[in-house]
Amino acid sequence: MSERPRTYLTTPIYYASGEPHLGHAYTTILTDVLARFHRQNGREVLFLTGTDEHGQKIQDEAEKRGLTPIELCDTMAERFESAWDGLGISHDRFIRTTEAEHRAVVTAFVQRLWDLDQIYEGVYSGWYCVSDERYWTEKDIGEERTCQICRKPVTHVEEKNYFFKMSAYQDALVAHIEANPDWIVPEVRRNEILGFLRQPLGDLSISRPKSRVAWGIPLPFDSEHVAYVWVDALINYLTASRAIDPTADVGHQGFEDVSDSWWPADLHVIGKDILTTHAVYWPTLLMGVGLPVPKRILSHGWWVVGETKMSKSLGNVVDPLSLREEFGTDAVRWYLMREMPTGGDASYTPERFLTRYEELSNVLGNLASRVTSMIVKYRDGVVPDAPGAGLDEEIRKTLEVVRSSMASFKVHDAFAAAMDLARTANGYVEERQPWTQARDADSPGALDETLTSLTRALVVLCALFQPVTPEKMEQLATWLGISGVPTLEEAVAVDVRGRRVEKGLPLFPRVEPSWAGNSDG
Ligand code: ME8
Repeated sequence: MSERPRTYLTTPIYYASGEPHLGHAYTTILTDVLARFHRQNGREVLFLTGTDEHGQKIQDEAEKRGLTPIELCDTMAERFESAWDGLGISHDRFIRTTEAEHRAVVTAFVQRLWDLDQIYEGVYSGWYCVSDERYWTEKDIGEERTCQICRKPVTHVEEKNYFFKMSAYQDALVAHIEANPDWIVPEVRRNEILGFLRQPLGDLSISRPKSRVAWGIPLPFDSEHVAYVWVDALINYLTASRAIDPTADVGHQGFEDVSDSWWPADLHVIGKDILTTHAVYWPTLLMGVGLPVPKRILSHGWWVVGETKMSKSLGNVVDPLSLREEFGTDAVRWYLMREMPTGGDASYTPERFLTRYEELSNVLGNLASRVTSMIVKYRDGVVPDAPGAGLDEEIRKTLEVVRSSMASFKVHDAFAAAMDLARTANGYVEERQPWTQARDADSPGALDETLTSLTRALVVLCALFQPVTPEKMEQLATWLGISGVPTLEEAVAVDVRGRRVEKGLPLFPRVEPSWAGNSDG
Protein backbone atom coordinates (compact mmCIF):
# COMPACT_ATOMS: atom_id res chain seq x y z
CA MET A 1 0.00 0.00 0.00
CA SER A 2 1.25 3.49 -0.82
CA GLU A 3 2.43 6.00 1.77
CA ARG A 4 0.20 8.78 0.51
CA PRO A 5 -2.85 9.66 2.62
CA ARG A 6 -5.87 7.86 1.22
CA THR A 7 -9.54 8.57 0.77
CA TYR A 8 -12.25 6.09 -0.15
CA LEU A 9 -15.41 7.71 -1.51
CA THR A 10 -18.61 6.04 -2.68
CA THR A 11 -21.88 6.89 -4.41
CA PRO A 12 -24.98 4.73 -4.03
CA ILE A 13 -25.15 1.94 -6.56
CA TYR A 14 -28.12 2.83 -8.73
CA TYR A 15 -30.93 0.44 -9.61
CA ALA A 16 -30.37 -1.14 -12.97
CA SER A 17 -34.09 -0.80 -13.70
CA GLY A 18 -34.17 2.80 -14.92
CA GLU A 19 -32.16 5.30 -16.93
CA PRO A 20 -29.65 7.60 -15.23
CA HIS A 21 -31.22 11.00 -14.61
CA LEU A 22 -30.25 14.36 -13.20
CA GLY A 23 -30.68 13.15 -9.58
CA HIS A 24 -28.21 10.29 -10.08
CA ALA A 25 -25.92 12.64 -11.97
CA TYR A 26 -25.93 15.06 -9.04
CA THR A 27 -24.74 12.49 -6.49
CA THR A 28 -22.14 11.12 -8.85
CA ILE A 29 -20.79 14.53 -9.87
CA LEU A 30 -20.71 15.66 -6.23
CA THR A 31 -18.62 12.62 -5.33
CA ASP A 32 -16.47 13.17 -8.41
CA VAL A 33 -15.80 16.77 -7.37
CA LEU A 34 -14.71 15.58 -3.92
CA ALA A 35 -12.55 12.86 -5.48
CA ARG A 36 -10.87 15.30 -7.84
CA PHE A 37 -10.33 17.79 -5.03
CA HIS A 38 -8.65 15.13 -2.89
CA ARG A 39 -6.48 13.89 -5.74
CA GLN A 40 -5.51 17.43 -6.59
CA ASN A 41 -4.38 17.84 -3.00
CA GLY A 42 -2.12 14.83 -3.11
CA ARG A 43 -4.34 12.10 -1.71
CA GLU A 44 -4.70 8.66 -3.22
CA VAL A 45 -8.38 8.11 -3.92
CA LEU A 46 -10.61 5.11 -4.45
CA PHE A 47 -13.84 6.40 -5.97
CA LEU A 48 -16.54 3.76 -6.31
CA THR A 49 -19.85 3.79 -8.13
CA GLY A 50 -21.92 1.08 -9.81
CA THR A 51 -25.26 -0.60 -10.27
CA ASP A 52 -27.62 -2.45 -7.94
CA GLU A 53 -28.80 -5.43 -9.95
CA HIS A 54 -30.70 -7.94 -7.81
CA GLY A 55 -34.14 -8.02 -6.24
CA GLN A 56 -37.77 -7.99 -7.14
CA LYS A 57 -37.76 -4.56 -8.77
CA ILE A 58 -35.19 -5.69 -11.36
CA GLN A 59 -36.89 -9.07 -11.77
CA ASP A 60 -40.25 -7.39 -12.45
CA GLU A 61 -38.80 -4.77 -14.81
CA ALA A 62 -36.97 -7.43 -16.86
CA GLU A 63 -40.16 -9.46 -17.15
CA LYS A 64 -42.07 -6.37 -18.27
CA ARG A 65 -39.52 -5.80 -21.03
CA GLY A 66 -39.40 -9.45 -22.06
CA LEU A 67 -35.75 -9.78 -21.03
CA THR A 68 -33.91 -12.00 -18.60
CA PRO A 69 -32.76 -10.07 -15.51
CA ILE A 70 -29.11 -10.26 -16.52
CA GLU A 71 -29.89 -8.99 -20.03
CA LEU A 72 -31.59 -5.96 -18.50
CA CYS A 73 -28.68 -5.41 -16.08
CA ASP A 74 -26.05 -5.68 -18.80
CA THR A 75 -27.85 -3.03 -20.84
CA MET A 76 -28.41 -0.69 -17.93
CA ALA A 77 -24.93 -1.03 -16.43
CA GLU A 78 -23.58 0.04 -19.78
CA ARG A 79 -25.99 2.99 -19.88
CA PHE A 80 -24.82 4.19 -16.47
CA GLU A 81 -21.17 3.73 -17.36
CA SER A 82 -21.51 5.64 -20.58
CA ALA A 83 -23.51 8.41 -18.87
CA TRP A 84 -20.70 8.79 -16.32
CA ASP A 85 -18.18 8.76 -19.08
CA GLY A 86 -20.07 11.57 -20.79
CA LEU A 87 -20.24 13.60 -17.59
CA GLY A 88 -16.52 13.39 -16.88
CA ILE A 89 -16.79 11.07 -13.89
CA SER A 90 -13.37 9.87 -12.74
CA HIS A 91 -14.41 6.77 -10.78
CA ASP A 92 -11.76 4.14 -10.15
CA ARG A 93 -14.16 1.24 -9.92
CA PHE A 94 -17.62 0.50 -11.33
CA ILE A 95 -19.13 -2.35 -9.36
CA ARG A 96 -22.04 -4.54 -10.42
CA THR A 97 -23.71 -6.63 -7.74
CA THR A 98 -24.00 -9.55 -10.17
CA GLU A 99 -20.18 -9.84 -10.31
CA ALA A 100 -18.70 -13.07 -9.01
CA GLU A 101 -16.44 -11.24 -6.56
CA HIS A 102 -19.33 -9.36 -4.99
CA ARG A 103 -21.53 -12.44 -4.81
CA ALA A 104 -18.75 -14.25 -2.97
CA VAL A 105 -18.26 -11.41 -0.48
CA VAL A 106 -22.01 -11.27 0.24
CA THR A 107 -22.01 -15.02 0.81
CA ALA A 108 -19.06 -14.77 3.19
CA PHE A 109 -20.63 -11.83 5.02
CA VAL A 110 -23.94 -13.57 5.58
CA GLN A 111 -22.17 -16.78 6.60
CA ARG A 112 -20.12 -14.79 9.10
CA LEU A 113 -23.32 -13.34 10.61
CA TRP A 114 -24.72 -16.87 10.82
CA ASP A 115 -21.55 -18.26 12.43
CA LEU A 116 -21.57 -15.47 15.00
CA ASP A 117 -25.18 -16.32 15.88
CA GLN A 118 -26.46 -12.98 14.61
CA ILE A 119 -29.27 -14.49 12.54
CA TYR A 120 -32.45 -16.35 13.43
CA GLU A 121 -35.36 -17.76 11.44
CA GLY A 122 -38.79 -16.14 11.74
CA VAL A 123 -41.95 -15.19 9.90
CA TYR A 124 -42.44 -11.80 8.37
CA SER A 125 -45.94 -10.56 8.17
CA GLY A 126 -46.43 -7.04 6.89
CA TRP A 127 -46.33 -4.66 3.95
CA TYR A 128 -43.83 -4.41 1.14
CA CYS A 129 -43.03 -1.78 -1.50
CA VAL A 130 -41.42 -3.32 -4.56
CA SER A 131 -40.37 0.03 -6.01
CA ASP A 132 -38.24 0.90 -2.99
CA GLU A 133 -37.61 -2.72 -1.94
CA ARG A 134 -38.67 -1.90 1.63
CA TYR A 135 -40.90 -3.42 4.29
CA TRP A 136 -43.26 -1.04 6.02
CA THR A 137 -45.25 -1.33 9.23
CA GLU A 138 -48.98 -0.68 9.53
CA LYS A 139 -48.16 2.71 11.01
CA ASP A 140 -45.79 3.65 8.17
CA ILE A 141 -48.29 3.06 5.39
CA GLY A 142 -51.18 5.00 6.95
CA GLU A 143 -54.76 4.65 5.85
CA GLU A 144 -53.93 4.98 2.16
CA ARG A 145 -51.63 1.95 2.42
CA THR A 146 -48.90 3.51 0.35
CA CYS A 147 -45.10 3.52 0.54
CA GLN A 148 -43.60 6.29 2.66
CA ILE A 149 -41.06 7.09 -0.06
CA CYS A 150 -42.73 6.69 -3.45
CA ARG A 151 -46.39 6.75 -2.38
CA LYS A 152 -47.22 3.73 -4.51
CA PRO A 153 -49.55 1.04 -3.09
CA VAL A 154 -47.80 -1.57 -0.94
CA THR A 155 -48.56 -5.28 -0.96
CA HIS A 156 -49.16 -7.55 1.99
CA VAL A 157 -46.71 -10.42 2.45
CA GLU A 158 -46.38 -13.20 4.95
CA GLU A 159 -43.35 -15.40 4.56
CA LYS A 160 -40.48 -17.16 6.24
CA ASN A 161 -37.49 -14.84 6.56
CA TYR A 162 -34.15 -14.83 8.27
CA PHE A 163 -33.64 -11.94 10.64
CA PHE A 164 -30.49 -10.14 11.68
CA LYS A 165 -30.46 -9.19 15.37
CA MET A 166 -30.29 -5.49 14.57
CA SER A 167 -32.04 -4.48 17.80
CA ALA A 168 -29.01 -5.65 19.79
CA TYR A 169 -26.97 -2.79 18.28
CA GLN A 170 -29.34 0.08 18.93
CA ASP A 171 -27.46 1.40 21.97
CA ALA A 172 -24.08 1.04 20.30
CA LEU A 173 -25.31 2.93 17.26
CA VAL A 174 -26.80 5.78 19.29
CA ALA A 175 -23.56 6.00 21.30
CA HIS A 176 -21.57 6.15 18.06
CA ILE A 177 -23.70 8.95 16.62
CA GLU A 178 -23.53 10.91 19.86
CA ALA A 179 -19.78 10.52 20.15
CA ASN A 180 -19.25 11.57 16.52
CA PRO A 181 -21.34 14.66 15.83
CA ASP A 182 -20.09 14.86 12.22
CA TRP A 183 -20.76 11.25 11.37
CA ILE A 184 -23.96 12.09 9.53
CA VAL A 185 -23.94 15.39 7.61
CA PRO A 186 -25.93 17.65 7.52
CA GLU A 187 -27.15 17.95 11.07
CA VAL A 188 -30.82 17.80 10.09
CA ARG A 189 -30.25 14.24 8.84
CA ARG A 190 -28.31 13.30 11.95
CA ASN A 191 -31.23 14.49 14.06
CA GLU A 192 -33.64 12.56 11.87
CA ILE A 193 -31.74 9.33 12.58
CA LEU A 194 -31.42 10.07 16.29
CA GLY A 195 -35.19 10.68 16.34
CA PHE A 196 -35.78 7.39 14.56
CA LEU A 197 -33.56 5.63 17.11
CA ARG A 198 -35.61 6.99 19.99
CA GLN A 199 -38.19 4.28 19.14
CA PRO A 200 -37.22 0.67 19.83
CA LEU A 201 -35.25 -0.67 16.85
CA GLY A 202 -36.60 -3.91 15.39
CA ASP A 203 -34.63 -6.77 13.88
CA LEU A 204 -33.92 -6.72 10.15
CA SER A 205 -35.25 -9.24 7.69
CA ILE A 206 -32.26 -10.11 5.51
CA SER A 207 -33.71 -12.71 3.17
CA ARG A 208 -36.46 -13.32 0.63
CA PRO A 209 -37.88 -16.71 -0.27
CA LYS A 210 -36.76 -17.80 -3.72
CA SER A 211 -40.35 -18.68 -4.52
CA ARG A 212 -41.12 -14.93 -4.58
CA VAL A 213 -37.76 -13.40 -5.57
CA ALA A 214 -35.51 -15.77 -7.46
CA TRP A 215 -33.13 -13.02 -8.66
CA GLY A 216 -30.64 -12.71 -5.82
CA ILE A 217 -27.68 -14.24 -4.03
CA PRO A 218 -28.63 -17.53 -2.32
CA LEU A 219 -28.02 -17.77 1.41
CA PRO A 220 -25.16 -20.19 2.11
CA PHE A 221 -27.13 -21.88 4.90
CA ASP A 222 -30.50 -22.12 3.10
CA SER A 223 -30.49 -22.15 -0.70
CA GLU A 224 -34.29 -21.66 -0.85
CA HIS A 225 -33.71 -18.06 0.21
CA VAL A 226 -31.79 -15.19 -1.31
CA ALA A 227 -30.19 -12.21 0.46
CA TYR A 228 -32.47 -9.19 0.80
CA VAL A 229 -31.41 -6.80 -1.96
CA TRP A 230 -30.53 -3.98 0.43
CA VAL A 231 -28.15 -6.21 2.40
CA ASP A 232 -26.64 -7.39 -0.88
CA ALA A 233 -26.34 -3.80 -2.15
CA LEU A 234 -24.79 -2.25 0.96
CA ILE A 235 -22.07 -4.88 1.01
CA ASN A 236 -20.84 -3.53 -2.36
CA TYR A 237 -18.87 -0.90 -0.46
CA LEU A 238 -16.99 -3.64 1.36
CA THR A 239 -16.42 -5.74 -1.76
CA ALA A 240 -14.74 -2.86 -3.58
CA SER A 241 -12.57 -2.04 -0.56
CA ARG A 242 -10.89 -5.43 -0.98
CA ALA A 243 -11.10 -6.01 2.79
CA ILE A 244 -12.63 -9.46 2.43
CA ASP A 245 -11.09 -12.38 0.60
CA PRO A 246 -13.90 -14.90 0.30
CA THR A 247 -11.54 -17.51 -1.16
CA ALA A 248 -9.48 -17.69 2.04
CA ASP A 249 -10.21 -20.09 4.89
CA VAL A 250 -12.72 -19.03 7.51
CA GLY A 251 -10.84 -16.99 10.11
CA HIS A 252 -8.51 -15.57 7.45
CA GLN A 253 -10.97 -13.81 5.19
CA GLY A 254 -10.26 -10.36 6.59
CA PHE A 255 -13.12 -9.87 9.03
CA GLU A 256 -10.58 -9.67 11.86
CA ASP A 257 -8.26 -7.12 10.31
CA VAL A 258 -8.93 -4.62 7.53
CA SER A 259 -5.73 -2.63 7.81
CA ASP A 260 -4.48 -3.85 4.46
CA SER A 261 -7.55 -2.62 2.59
CA TRP A 262 -9.50 0.56 1.81
CA TRP A 263 -12.05 -0.23 4.53
CA PRO A 264 -13.58 1.65 6.30
CA ALA A 265 -14.87 4.04 3.63
CA ASP A 266 -14.13 7.69 4.36
CA LEU A 267 -17.43 8.87 2.97
CA HIS A 268 -20.67 7.44 1.65
CA VAL A 269 -22.45 10.07 -0.45
CA ILE A 270 -26.17 9.34 -0.68
CA GLY A 271 -29.54 11.05 -1.13
CA LYS A 272 -31.82 11.58 1.85
CA ASP A 273 -34.16 8.85 0.53
CA ILE A 274 -31.71 6.13 1.55
CA LEU A 275 -30.49 7.48 4.86
CA THR A 276 -31.95 4.78 7.14
CA THR A 277 -30.44 1.95 5.15
CA HIS A 278 -26.99 3.63 5.29
CA ALA A 279 -27.07 5.08 8.79
CA VAL A 280 -28.89 2.23 10.58
CA TYR A 281 -28.92 -1.06 8.65
CA TRP A 282 -25.38 -0.78 7.29
CA PRO A 283 -23.47 0.18 10.45
CA THR A 284 -25.34 -2.37 12.57
CA LEU A 285 -24.68 -5.11 10.00
CA LEU A 286 -20.99 -4.17 10.14
CA MET A 287 -21.08 -4.27 13.93
CA GLY A 288 -22.67 -7.71 13.60
CA VAL A 289 -19.64 -9.08 11.73
CA GLY A 290 -17.18 -7.09 13.84
CA LEU A 291 -16.05 -4.61 11.17
CA PRO A 292 -15.54 -0.85 11.58
CA VAL A 293 -18.33 1.42 10.37
CA PRO A 294 -17.84 3.98 7.56
CA LYS A 295 -16.22 7.19 8.75
CA ARG A 296 -18.86 9.60 7.48
CA ILE A 297 -22.16 9.80 5.62
CA LEU A 298 -23.18 12.78 3.53
CA SER A 299 -26.90 12.78 2.81
CA HIS A 300 -27.88 15.38 0.25
CA GLY A 301 -31.31 16.70 -0.71
CA TRP A 302 -33.54 16.14 -3.69
CA TRP A 303 -33.73 17.70 -7.08
CA VAL A 304 -37.36 18.55 -7.46
CA VAL A 305 -39.46 19.68 -10.37
CA GLY A 306 -42.06 22.09 -9.06
CA GLU A 307 -42.84 20.59 -5.67
CA THR A 308 -42.18 16.98 -6.57
CA LYS A 309 -39.05 14.85 -6.29
CA MET A 310 -37.54 14.05 -9.64
CA SER A 311 -37.91 10.32 -10.07
CA LYS A 312 -38.38 7.75 -12.75
CA SER A 313 -41.58 6.44 -11.20
CA LEU A 314 -43.07 9.94 -11.21
CA GLY A 315 -42.11 10.43 -14.86
CA ASN A 316 -40.63 13.92 -14.41
CA VAL A 317 -36.95 13.28 -14.91
CA VAL A 318 -34.50 15.57 -16.69
CA ASP A 319 -31.90 13.89 -18.87
CA PRO A 320 -28.45 15.26 -18.00
CA LEU A 321 -27.05 13.97 -21.26
CA SER A 322 -29.31 16.06 -23.43
CA LEU A 323 -28.29 19.17 -21.46
CA ARG A 324 -24.72 18.14 -21.96
CA GLU A 325 -25.19 17.89 -25.71
CA GLU A 326 -26.25 21.53 -25.86
CA PHE A 327 -24.03 23.11 -23.23
CA GLY A 328 -21.16 20.70 -22.66
CA THR A 329 -20.22 18.46 -19.77
CA ASP A 330 -18.72 21.14 -17.57
CA ALA A 331 -21.81 23.33 -17.75
CA VAL A 332 -23.98 20.50 -16.38
CA ARG A 333 -21.46 19.83 -13.62
CA TRP A 334 -21.26 23.51 -12.71
CA TYR A 335 -25.02 23.97 -12.61
CA LEU A 336 -25.57 20.97 -10.35
CA MET A 337 -22.78 21.86 -7.94
CA ARG A 338 -23.44 25.58 -7.76
CA GLU A 339 -27.22 25.50 -7.67
CA MET A 340 -27.89 23.04 -4.83
CA PRO A 341 -26.76 23.89 -1.32
CA THR A 342 -25.34 20.50 -0.27
CA GLY A 343 -27.96 19.00 2.00
CA GLY A 344 -30.93 21.13 0.93
CA ASP A 345 -33.36 20.58 -1.95
CA ALA A 346 -33.15 22.43 -5.25
CA SER A 347 -35.61 22.90 -8.04
CA TYR A 348 -34.55 22.28 -11.61
CA THR A 349 -35.63 24.95 -14.06
CA PRO A 350 -34.23 25.67 -17.53
CA GLU A 351 -34.07 29.39 -16.63
CA ARG A 352 -31.80 28.75 -13.66
CA PHE A 353 -29.67 26.46 -15.78
CA LEU A 354 -29.19 29.27 -18.25
CA THR A 355 -28.43 31.81 -15.52
CA ARG A 356 -25.71 29.56 -14.14
CA TYR A 357 -24.30 28.97 -17.61
CA GLU A 358 -24.14 32.71 -18.21
CA GLU A 359 -22.22 33.10 -14.97
CA LEU A 360 -19.59 30.68 -16.26
CA SER A 361 -19.50 32.37 -19.60
CA ASN A 362 -19.64 36.05 -18.57
CA VAL A 363 -17.48 35.89 -15.48
CA LEU A 364 -14.92 33.07 -15.73
CA GLY A 365 -14.90 32.64 -19.50
CA ASN A 366 -14.79 36.38 -20.09
CA LEU A 367 -11.90 36.85 -17.67
CA ALA A 368 -9.90 34.06 -19.31
CA SER A 369 -10.31 35.42 -22.81
CA ARG A 370 -9.73 39.08 -21.97
CA VAL A 371 -6.59 38.40 -19.90
CA THR A 372 -5.01 36.08 -22.47
CA SER A 373 -5.88 38.37 -25.37
CA MET A 374 -4.48 41.45 -23.59
CA ILE A 375 -1.19 39.67 -22.94
CA VAL A 376 -1.02 38.71 -26.59
CA LYS A 377 -1.99 42.19 -27.72
CA TYR A 378 0.13 44.30 -25.40
CA ARG A 379 3.07 42.04 -24.54
CA ASP A 380 3.39 39.65 -27.50
CA GLY A 381 2.00 36.77 -25.46
CA VAL A 382 4.65 36.83 -22.73
CA VAL A 383 3.66 37.41 -19.11
CA PRO A 384 5.54 40.54 -17.98
CA ASP A 385 8.25 40.50 -15.34
CA ALA A 386 6.36 42.28 -12.56
CA PRO A 387 5.55 41.22 -8.97
CA GLY A 388 1.86 40.75 -9.85
CA ALA A 389 0.64 40.93 -6.29
CA GLY A 390 -2.45 43.01 -7.05
CA LEU A 391 -4.94 40.25 -6.24
CA ASP A 392 -2.92 38.32 -3.65
CA GLU A 393 -5.08 39.25 -0.70
CA GLU A 394 -8.25 38.19 -2.53
CA ILE A 395 -6.58 34.94 -3.56
CA ARG A 396 -5.56 34.18 0.00
CA LYS A 397 -9.06 34.79 1.35
CA THR A 398 -10.65 32.72 -1.40
CA LEU A 399 -8.40 29.74 -0.72
CA GLU A 400 -9.33 29.85 2.93
CA VAL A 401 -13.05 29.81 2.16
CA VAL A 402 -12.64 27.06 -0.45
CA ARG A 403 -10.63 24.82 1.86
CA SER A 404 -13.00 25.17 4.80
CA SER A 405 -16.11 24.82 2.64
CA MET A 406 -14.81 21.67 0.96
CA ALA A 407 -13.89 20.18 4.33
CA SER A 408 -17.50 20.57 5.45
CA PHE A 409 -18.82 19.44 2.03
CA LYS A 410 -20.27 22.88 1.28
CA VAL A 411 -19.28 22.50 -2.31
CA HIS A 412 -21.70 25.22 -3.47
CA ASP A 413 -20.03 27.73 -1.11
CA ALA A 414 -16.57 26.71 -2.28
CA PHE A 415 -17.43 27.34 -5.92
CA ALA A 416 -19.35 30.51 -5.13
CA ALA A 417 -16.15 31.81 -3.53
CA ALA A 418 -14.12 30.74 -6.57
CA MET A 419 -16.54 32.55 -8.88
CA ASP A 420 -16.33 35.62 -6.66
CA LEU A 421 -12.59 35.66 -7.16
CA ALA A 422 -13.16 35.68 -10.92
CA ARG A 423 -15.64 38.52 -10.44
CA THR A 424 -13.13 40.46 -8.36
CA ALA A 425 -10.50 39.92 -11.04
CA ASN A 426 -12.89 41.30 -13.66
CA GLY A 427 -13.47 44.27 -11.35
CA TYR A 428 -9.69 44.72 -11.15
CA VAL A 429 -9.56 44.93 -14.94
CA GLU A 430 -12.19 47.68 -14.91
CA GLU A 431 -10.42 49.52 -12.14
CA ARG A 432 -6.91 49.36 -13.66
CA GLN A 433 -8.09 49.98 -17.22
CA PRO A 434 -5.19 48.21 -18.96
CA TRP A 435 -6.26 49.69 -22.32
CA THR A 436 -5.53 53.15 -20.85
CA GLN A 437 -2.34 51.94 -19.15
CA ALA A 438 -1.20 50.61 -22.54
CA ARG A 439 -1.26 54.13 -23.95
CA ASP A 440 0.93 55.45 -21.14
CA ALA A 441 4.39 54.72 -22.57
CA ASP A 442 6.10 56.55 -19.69
CA SER A 443 5.20 53.98 -17.04
CA PRO A 444 4.96 50.52 -18.60
CA GLY A 445 5.30 49.00 -15.13
CA ALA A 446 1.66 49.73 -14.33
CA LEU A 447 0.36 47.63 -17.21
CA ASP A 448 2.91 44.89 -16.44
CA GLU A 449 1.67 44.73 -12.87
CA THR A 450 -1.97 44.52 -14.02
CA LEU A 451 -1.31 41.72 -16.50
CA THR A 452 0.89 39.67 -14.20
CA SER A 453 -1.57 40.00 -11.30
CA LEU A 454 -4.39 38.85 -13.54
CA THR A 455 -2.39 35.90 -14.84
CA ARG A 456 -1.60 34.80 -11.29
CA ALA A 457 -5.29 34.97 -10.43
CA LEU A 458 -6.19 32.98 -13.55
CA VAL A 459 -3.74 30.21 -12.63
CA VAL A 460 -5.32 29.97 -9.18
CA LEU A 461 -8.81 29.99 -10.72
CA CYS A 462 -7.75 27.21 -13.04
CA ALA A 463 -6.85 25.07 -10.02
CA LEU A 464 -9.95 26.09 -8.07
CA PHE A 465 -12.36 25.22 -10.87
CA GLN A 466 -10.56 22.02 -11.86
CA PRO A 467 -12.70 19.66 -9.73
CA VAL A 468 -15.96 21.02 -11.15
CA THR A 469 -15.08 22.00 -14.73
CA PRO A 470 -12.09 19.75 -15.47
CA GLU A 471 -12.37 19.74 -19.25
CA LYS A 472 -12.35 23.53 -19.59
CA MET A 473 -9.64 24.00 -17.00
CA GLU A 474 -7.42 21.66 -18.96
CA GLN A 475 -7.90 24.00 -21.92
CA LEU A 476 -7.25 27.07 -19.84
CA ALA A 477 -4.05 25.52 -18.45
CA THR A 478 -2.81 25.02 -22.02
CA TRP A 479 -3.54 28.65 -22.93
CA LEU A 480 -1.69 29.76 -19.81
CA GLY A 481 1.29 27.68 -20.77
CA ILE A 482 1.19 25.51 -17.66
CA SER A 483 1.43 21.80 -18.15
CA GLY A 484 -1.52 20.15 -16.49
CA VAL A 485 -3.77 21.73 -13.92
CA PRO A 486 -1.80 22.69 -10.79
CA THR A 487 -2.62 21.81 -7.20
CA LEU A 488 -3.79 24.70 -5.04
CA GLU A 489 -0.34 25.06 -3.46
CA GLU A 490 1.39 24.97 -6.84
CA ALA A 491 -1.06 27.46 -8.28
CA VAL A 492 -0.34 30.00 -5.58
CA ALA A 493 3.42 29.48 -5.78
CA VAL A 494 3.75 29.31 -9.56
CA ASP A 495 6.01 31.93 -11.12
CA VAL A 496 4.11 33.14 -14.14
CA ARG A 497 6.66 35.73 -15.31
CA GLY A 498 8.11 35.12 -18.72
CA ARG A 499 5.62 32.40 -19.59
CA ARG A 500 4.14 32.29 -23.03
CA VAL A 501 0.35 32.64 -23.16
CA GLU A 502 -1.99 31.86 -26.02
CA LYS A 503 -5.09 33.84 -26.79
CA GLY A 504 -7.95 31.62 -25.68
CA LEU A 505 -11.21 31.13 -27.52
CA PRO A 506 -14.37 31.66 -25.49
CA LEU A 507 -14.32 28.89 -22.86
CA PHE A 508 -18.10 28.86 -22.62
CA PRO A 509 -19.49 30.07 -25.94
CA ARG A 510 -22.94 31.57 -26.24
CA VAL A 511 -25.60 28.88 -26.69
CA GLU A 512 -29.06 29.38 -28.12
CA PRO A 513 -30.89 26.76 -26.06
CA SER A 514 -33.31 24.47 -27.86
CA TRP A 515 -36.03 25.52 -25.43
CA ALA A 516 -35.66 29.26 -26.24
CA GLY A 517 -38.91 30.69 -27.50
CA ASN A 518 -40.72 27.54 -26.43
CA SER A 519 -43.37 28.51 -23.90
CA ASP A 520 -43.44 24.95 -22.47
CA GLY A 521 -39.85 25.47 -21.32
O1 ME8 B 1 -31.83 3.69 -3.95
N1 ME8 B 1 -32.49 14.22 -6.36
O2 ME8 B 1 -30.97 3.35 -6.07
P1 ME8 B 1 -31.67 4.52 -6.92
C1 ME8 B 1 -31.26 13.95 -5.88
N2 ME8 B 1 -30.11 0.98 -5.40
N3 ME8 B 1 -30.71 12.71 -5.90
C2 ME8 B 1 -31.42 11.73 -6.46
C3 ME8 B 1 -32.71 11.94 -6.99
C4 ME8 B 1 -33.24 13.26 -6.93
N4 ME8 B 1 -34.41 13.58 -7.42
N5 ME8 B 1 -33.17 10.77 -7.47
C5 ME8 B 1 -32.18 9.85 -7.25
C6 ME8 B 1 -31.18 3.05 -4.76
N6 ME8 B 1 -31.12 10.42 -6.65
C7 ME8 B 1 -30.41 1.83 -4.31
C8 ME8 B 1 -29.15 2.29 -3.60
S1 ME8 B 1 -26.85 1.83 -2.30
C9 ME8 B 1 -26.16 0.56 -1.49
C10 ME8 B 1 -28.29 1.19 -3.03
C11 ME8 B 1 -29.86 9.79 -6.28
O3 ME8 B 1 -31.38 4.18 -8.35
C12 ME8 B 1 -29.62 9.88 -4.77
O4 ME8 B 1 -28.25 9.66 -4.52
O5 ME8 B 1 -33.08 4.69 -6.52
C13 ME8 B 1 -30.40 8.71 -4.27
O6 ME8 B 1 -30.02 8.32 -2.97
C14 ME8 B 1 -30.05 7.66 -5.31
O7 ME8 B 1 -29.98 8.41 -6.54
C15 ME8 B 1 -31.08 6.55 -5.40
O8 ME8 B 1 -30.81 5.80 -6.56
